[in-house]
Amino acid sequence: MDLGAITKYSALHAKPSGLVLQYGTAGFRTKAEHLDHVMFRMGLLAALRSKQTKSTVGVMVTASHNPEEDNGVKLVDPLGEMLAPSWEEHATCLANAEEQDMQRVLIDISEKEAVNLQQDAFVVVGRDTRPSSEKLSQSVMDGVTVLGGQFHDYGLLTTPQLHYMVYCRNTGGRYGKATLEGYYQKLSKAFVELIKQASCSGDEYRSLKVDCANGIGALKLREMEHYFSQGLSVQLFNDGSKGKLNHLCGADFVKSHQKPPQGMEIKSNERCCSFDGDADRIVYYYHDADGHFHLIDGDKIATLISSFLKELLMEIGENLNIGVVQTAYANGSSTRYLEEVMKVPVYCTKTGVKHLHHKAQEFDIGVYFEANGHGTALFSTAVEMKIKQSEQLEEKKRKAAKMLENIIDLFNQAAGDAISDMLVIEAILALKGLTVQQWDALYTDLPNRQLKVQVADRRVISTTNAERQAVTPPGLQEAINDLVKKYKLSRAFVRPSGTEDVVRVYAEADSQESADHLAHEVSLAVFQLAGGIGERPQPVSCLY
Ligand code: NG1
Ligand code: ZN
Repeated sequence: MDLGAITKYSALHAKPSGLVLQYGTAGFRTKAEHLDHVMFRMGLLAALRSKQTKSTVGVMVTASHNPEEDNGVKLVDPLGEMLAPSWEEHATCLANAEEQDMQRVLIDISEKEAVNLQQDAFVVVGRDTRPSSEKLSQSVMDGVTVLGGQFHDYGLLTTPQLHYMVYCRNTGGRYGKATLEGYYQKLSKAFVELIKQASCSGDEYRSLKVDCANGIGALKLREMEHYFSQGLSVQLFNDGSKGKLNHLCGADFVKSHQKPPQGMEIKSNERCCSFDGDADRIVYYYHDADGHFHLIDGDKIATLISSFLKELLMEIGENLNIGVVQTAYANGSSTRYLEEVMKVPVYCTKTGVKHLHHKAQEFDIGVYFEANGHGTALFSTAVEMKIKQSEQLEEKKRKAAKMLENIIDLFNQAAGDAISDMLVIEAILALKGLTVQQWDALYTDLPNRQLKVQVADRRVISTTNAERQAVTPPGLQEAINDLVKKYKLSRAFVRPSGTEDVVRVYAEADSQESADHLAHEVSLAVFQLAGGIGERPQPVSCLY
């Protein structure tokens, strides 16, 4: 490690004094102008992690669904997964170190993690379409270079595409080719083969409107569409040619406001979907004949996918298991439907895809989705073995095994991926002959409301039981319990956000009015018991 060079270059990416950031569920995220030093340092850290694991590591520059002025950075571990927990701590230490402490912190990390500094390092870098992203990704590469590492700059990529590249490079090409062409071909081939098996792929299955949040998803979907156009035609909206990134559009807007994005003309019963700003989330929706808006969120996506996969598993008749992983934000109706009607076991983890991903790996088929539309399905080697052995099986079973094989190729195994999920969903709808209304009708969502409360220090709230119960501050959980009792079919919980300086409140109940009241009352309890700052929480009717 050339400490002199590190000090010299670090000064060119100096840390604004006093700024303290935390590596949270989505890496570092804040206003773009505060991030230059973080990017340089994450380049250093990625090089160390690559040396330690003797593998390619990824760095993605994006702030996903946050406003255009923000940016962020996330490290991608060798199998496409989120950074290991001990390295998240190193990331926080390194990002917050004052200039004069940088050398010591780097040496500390190298010693603690037994990094062989002589080892080569290779880092791949991707970025979204934010105006600040190009320069910030350059700072990442500066960091990698100063530590003597090599890099490949993929330039503009969706977040899941970067995960895919990392995964491909560390599995000796067995998973796929680590190029955009490789990604497009792998997914499209699987999709087109699946669609061919649909007996009822009439016109109504052939077209889909996609709101791209004015982000990277638009560019990449446009590059990809001709690869799968024989199976599906997509019409892109909010493609970045006019509007602002994530402004009044995108999956996060649609899910949290429970209304359609601006800039998209929706006729009744047309199937539509929205990506978020870095294309790792997707939600579907439509307008019914009466003009009512229907949201089909990550929970209903998980239901569609897991019921289809369960049918395929039953077809090939093996005792392979399937499980669905959700978070506390999953709609109560979805959990009930999965457990009681579909008889699929459901597990709840903490918020943040790394927790869901980890749990899903315990099953032969693990389907995980956050309600906000971030998720995928993972498959064990036992499933792949079964498919390989299917040559000897009877015709019907062989067909199911073939479908499963294509589905596995179509799902991004490295991360939740809006493009990949969209193609899986489109294929399943066509194969099952389901309209968007029939899909929506699987169960009815319980009305719900999500709110944010500002507090002086959100760490005063700690939780247990996969974030469904507050442990501290004292009295808060009791207050929530009392409020919940006042409503029917109700549930509420609070947790500190991992990506924003707020406490999130979630409530659901038998009517929208009740869910709104309950969410407001719980917000007031948080404000009073957890050190609220600023204005007291307003009733929901004043906010929307
Ligand atoms: P936080 O801010 O911790 O609630 C949000 C989402 C997560 C996840 C991360 C990363 C909700 C309620 N929370 O986390 O699900 O997607 O951002 O982007 O949607
Ligand atoms: Zn995202």
